[in-house]
Amino acid sequence: MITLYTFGPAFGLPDPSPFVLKAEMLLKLSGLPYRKQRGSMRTAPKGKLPYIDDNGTLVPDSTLIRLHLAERHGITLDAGLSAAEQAVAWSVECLCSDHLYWCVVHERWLDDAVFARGPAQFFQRVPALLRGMVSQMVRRKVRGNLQGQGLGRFSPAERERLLQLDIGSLAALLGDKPYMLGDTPSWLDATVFAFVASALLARLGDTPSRQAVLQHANLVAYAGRLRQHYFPDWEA
Ligand SMILES: N[C@@H](CCC(=O)N[C@@H](CS)C(=O)NCC(=O)O)C(=O)O
Repeated sequence: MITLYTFGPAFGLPDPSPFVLKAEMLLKLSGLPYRKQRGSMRTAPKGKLPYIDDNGTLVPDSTLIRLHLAERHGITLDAGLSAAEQAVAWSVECLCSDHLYWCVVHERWLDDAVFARGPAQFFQRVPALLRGMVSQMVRRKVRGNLQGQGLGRFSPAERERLLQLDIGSLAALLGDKPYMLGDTPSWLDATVFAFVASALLARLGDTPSRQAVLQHANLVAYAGRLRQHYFPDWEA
């Protein structure tokens, strides 16, 4: 049995990490039995979540988990994609994981109001007297990461333009197809669904990523359809 190590549900999401959601969606698509357990970044193989334990084999990183499902279980989830389609899929995967992700990190962690409705919850177990200091320390670290990555150096208007490019590209690729690459779900849907459905979360407020997704009816319908089918307990 596979164990998926997660953060656990938070602020209205089955998991606050889009990478954990992606890994869970991959497992759902694979049809393999799995269970979920709260993990710790302290003991995670790469200090990040998700990771899985597949009968004693630890696999960190959502993409390495996908490759592991193919190599160990013969489940490729590539819906018979050609090499060119796989290349497009990988490019879109990188758009989500290496660009859109940082837009989401920026809005969740550096916008005070969004932080208060969302990630502030992570610090509830810190003693009240230290809570402010600890959360400021972590937010400073996130700000540093965003400076290093580069997105933190843009103005809000510039960041929004880039975000619109990300979301607009996802909507254009989806078009009127049921899934990102055709009539059958593929591993790319695990990633795109995780990011788009998380962005739509109303509880965090009218975030730039939510606004961007709401401009594309096809993406909204896609996220709603997949959420109902694969995560029926996830309330929009
Ligand atoms: N490339 C990894 C990224 C995972 C990742 O960045 N996870 C974040 C949560 S969204 C994390 O665990 N961050 C902890 C940290 O950076 O200290 C994957 O695809 O699984």
